Amino acid sequence: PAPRTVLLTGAAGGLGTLMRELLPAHGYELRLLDLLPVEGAPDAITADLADRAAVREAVRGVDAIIHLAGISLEAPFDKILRANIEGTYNVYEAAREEGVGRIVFASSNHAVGFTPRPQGDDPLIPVDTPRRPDTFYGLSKCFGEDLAQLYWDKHGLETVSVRIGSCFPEPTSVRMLSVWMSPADGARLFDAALTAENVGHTVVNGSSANTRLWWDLSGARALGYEPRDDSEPFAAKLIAEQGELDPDNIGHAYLGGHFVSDPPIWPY
Ligand code: NAI
Ligand code: 15L
Repeated sequence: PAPRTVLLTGAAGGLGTLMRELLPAHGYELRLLDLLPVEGAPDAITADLADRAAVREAVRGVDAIIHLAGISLEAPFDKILRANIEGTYNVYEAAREEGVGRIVFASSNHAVGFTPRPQGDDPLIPVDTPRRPDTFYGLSKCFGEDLAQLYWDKHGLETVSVRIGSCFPEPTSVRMLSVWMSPADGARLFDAALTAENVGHTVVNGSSANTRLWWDLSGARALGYEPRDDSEPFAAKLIAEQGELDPDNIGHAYLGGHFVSDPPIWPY
């Protein structure tokens, strides 16, 4: 049977807020978890992913998990280690112990952010492009994908790892025109990732059907995802404000955008 009860980790965040508004219309009952209180949701579980007992209790009885919680930008390695690496391990271990069958893991374009963006007639970036993390943050997403593969191969716990482009209400940069995933398409993709059969561990690229697309969406479509949005209506205004992408600017040359050229954040 299709999963119905879903634990949404990271429910207080930007994407979590959008998804808790949109996913109930796809037929899901959400249990919410975040480090921070979730506005307007008094029943949400307030817990740190580091708290193994709390995470185990949170996953008990759900059909599936959408795992969004964690640090969503570059940060000192120690913080990434705790929230994204150990935190994701704790979610997988709790899911294994409680017999949860499916996780949708919020991976990121930054797992492969050092992949040159297509220019001219270059082919779209395939989902099996070699890993090229652009940050410690992106590296933590590589870890999450490998953890998902291990838990499938060893324990039969299924995952769809969605390498999300940029999921925000509107694209806010010229780069985002190529990687934007509208919130409605995000909900469609998560729904497909929850319901497609026999996914084992599948990695997919996640964005809308943008005119200026940089990567291949065939893997997501194979799950049943049918994107309906395109960033193109936002293009003229963003290009007028920011100019076209400059091929000589390193921050414009790769899938990961400015993540590749930002200086690393060391712990001071
Ligand atoms: P966000 O930073 O707005 O939300 C993350 C949430 O996780 C926050 O509410 C935070 O309190 C919670 N959190 C952090 N550490 C935690 C911990 N130790 N225990 C429990 N909760 C914790 O990020 P956003 O944009 O909502 O992204 C959600 C997920 O999707 C993240 O994993 C991010 O890496 C991933 N993603 C998002 C993209 C986007 O375009 N929004 C693109 C690619 C990936
Ligand atoms: C991400 O992985 C981040 O979580 C999000 O905040 C955006 O920066 C997005 O990638 C992006 O590449 O635009």
